[in-house]
Amino acid sequence: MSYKRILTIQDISCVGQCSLTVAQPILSASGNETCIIPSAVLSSHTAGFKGYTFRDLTEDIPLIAEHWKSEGILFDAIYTGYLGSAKQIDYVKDIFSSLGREGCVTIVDPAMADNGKLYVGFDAPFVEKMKELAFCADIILPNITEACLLTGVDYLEQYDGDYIRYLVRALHDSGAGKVVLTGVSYNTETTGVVVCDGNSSCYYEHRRIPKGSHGTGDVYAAAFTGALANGKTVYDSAVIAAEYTVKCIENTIGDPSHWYGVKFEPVLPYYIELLKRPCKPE
Ligand code: PXL
Repeated sequence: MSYKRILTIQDISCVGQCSLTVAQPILSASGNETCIIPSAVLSSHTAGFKGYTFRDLTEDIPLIAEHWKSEGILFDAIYTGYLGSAKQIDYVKDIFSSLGREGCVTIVDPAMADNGKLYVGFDAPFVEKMKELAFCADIILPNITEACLLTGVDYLEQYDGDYIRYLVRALHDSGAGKVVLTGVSYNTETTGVVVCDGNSSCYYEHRRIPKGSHGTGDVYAAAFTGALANGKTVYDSAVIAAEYTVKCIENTIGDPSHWYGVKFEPVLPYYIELLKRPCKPE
């Protein structure tokens, strides 16, 4: 079995089950070497906790990259999540072009917004910078809010298939490689993901748990990247990530005190099972 070296760049939220504290264990469970660059260190995530600390690590990033360049350390996949400043994006773009092995896949989760709103701490100049990163990646995994911010398309809470096709087209017209658009829901019982390579598009629909959960975008993106590193197609990786994310939410809904994240750890064996299953032909 192939053993890939993955680099993920996102923050450490010390409490909150998001970003690196989720990505590192999921990617390791996918059976691949996982290297990290923390973009910032926060005492918790910013969605619901008050008074959190924030240490920006922007200026550490080029130093880490230079060290790895001098050691000849290269990656098979580079996946970015929540970034701590607009300036980091120039450093991350340099990492994309200088630290990838031949065939390296770059994956950007433009983690900056949800439910029609930017996360606390992000602004319009950050969105402009994020466009540069998203449109140079091989694969992007935006939710609908992020896709709207990246394209200038109006955000709608209620939409139909025409709107989603228009949004995905707008991403490709702006320069996107492959798109995995998450949280696409046409009714109250189901939700799903649209996977589009610029020509053909597929929709994977699955059950929807009527409860928003923090950190599920990060669980999704990490599970997707781990599946891709295992040689799955983009579509199969999107399906595996969706099934695992739903399982994580199901494993958490019975515990209202666990409002800040999902209990993804006890169901990691399910993710490993999904990775072993042969995938149906597309
Ligand atoms: O899950 C995305 C995320 C990552 N990191 C931090 C966050 C959030 C979402 O709010 O605040 C620090």
